[in-house]
Amino acid sequence: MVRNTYTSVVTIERYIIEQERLHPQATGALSGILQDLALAAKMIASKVRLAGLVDVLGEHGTENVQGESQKKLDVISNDIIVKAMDHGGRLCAMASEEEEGIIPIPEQFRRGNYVLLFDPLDGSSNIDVNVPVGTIFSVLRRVTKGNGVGTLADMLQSGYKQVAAGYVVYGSSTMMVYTTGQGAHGFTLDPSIGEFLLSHPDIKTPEQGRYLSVNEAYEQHWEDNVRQLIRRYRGMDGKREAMNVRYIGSLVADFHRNLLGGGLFAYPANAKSPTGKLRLLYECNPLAFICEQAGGLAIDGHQRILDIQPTHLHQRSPYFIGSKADVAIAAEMLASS
Ligand code: AHM
Ligand code: MG
Repeated sequence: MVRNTYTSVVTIERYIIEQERLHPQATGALSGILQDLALAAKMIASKVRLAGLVDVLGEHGTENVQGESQKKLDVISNDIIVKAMDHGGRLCAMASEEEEGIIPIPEQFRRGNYVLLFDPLDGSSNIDVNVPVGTIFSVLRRVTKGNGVGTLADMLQSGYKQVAAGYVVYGSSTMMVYTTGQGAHGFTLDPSIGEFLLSHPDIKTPEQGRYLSVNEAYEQHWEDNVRQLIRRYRGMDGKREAMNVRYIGSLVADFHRNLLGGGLFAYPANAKSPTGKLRLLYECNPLAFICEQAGGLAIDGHQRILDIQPTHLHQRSPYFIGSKADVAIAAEMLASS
C-alpha cells in the first residue's frame, strides 16, 4: 500500500516524546514543560500577529525591574507563560526578565523538580515597527531538596547545568528552536493547523560566518580592544575578510539569522553599560546552550558563558556568540584586557 506522505509530518509534541524515549529513566516532566511552552508560544504568536490591530500597542505605564518601560505585549506575554506553566506540577518556581523576584507556584498546585527562567518578549521595543521579536527560555533542575517552594539557589546555576533551553522567533513565520542537550531542533508553526512542525532538525551553524551583528553606535563608549575587534571583523585591519553587518536590534531575530547563516552577535560592555545589556539567565545562557549544541560558542570576552556562576537573578553579561572561529577571534583579542 502506498501511504500518504503527509503522515510523515512530525509535530513538536511527537518529537519531544520521541526524544524522551531515548531516556528510559525520564519521568515525562521535562517533555510536559516543553509542550506547555509550545502552547504558550502559540498563544503569544497569536497576540503578536494582531499587534497592529488590537489595543495592545504602546506603553503599559509601568516600569520593569531594570527601569525600562514595559510594553503591553511584554506584560501579556509574561502572563501567558506564567499561566501556561504554573499548574502542571512540574515546576517549583519561575523567574522572568519582567518580574523582580521569584514567581512562586500557587499554593493550590503541585510543585515539581524544575525551575523555568524566561524573557517573555525580547526586543519588544520593536513591536511598534513590525520587527521580529522573540521569547527565550531556560529550564534547570532544582538543587534544593524536597518539594518546597523553589529558591534563588535553584535559579542561580551555571548555564552548563541547563536541562533544556530554547527560543521562539515571531518573524515572517513563527519558529521554536529548543535543545535538551541532544542537538538543536527547529519547528515552524503552520498557522493553518496550529501546530509546530519539524522544519530544521539538528541545526548546525557554520564554523565561520558571514554576519556581524553589533550596535556600532556604542563605538565611542567601547574599550579600545573591543574597537579593534570590531574593526577586525569588518576587515578594516586587513587581517580577515569583511563580514556583512546585520543588526536588527532584536536579539532572537539577530541570533536566529546568524545561527542559520553563521556569524557573530556581540553586545560588549561599554562605558554606559559596564557589564553589557543582556541578561545572563534569561538571554545569554539559553541562547549559548542552543549555539553550542549547533557547534558554535558563546563567551563574555574572557570565559565561556555557560561556565559563569550567576550571583543574582537579573545579572547582565557582555556577550559574544556565534560561529566558533569568529568567537575565537574575540577570545584572543580580548584576552589581554
Ligand atoms: P529587552 O530585553 O529590553 O527587549 O532588550 C534586549 C534587546 C535585545 O533584543 C537586543 O539585542 C538589544 O536589546 C538591543 O539593544 P541596543 O538597542 O542597545 O542595541
Ligand atoms: Mg530581553
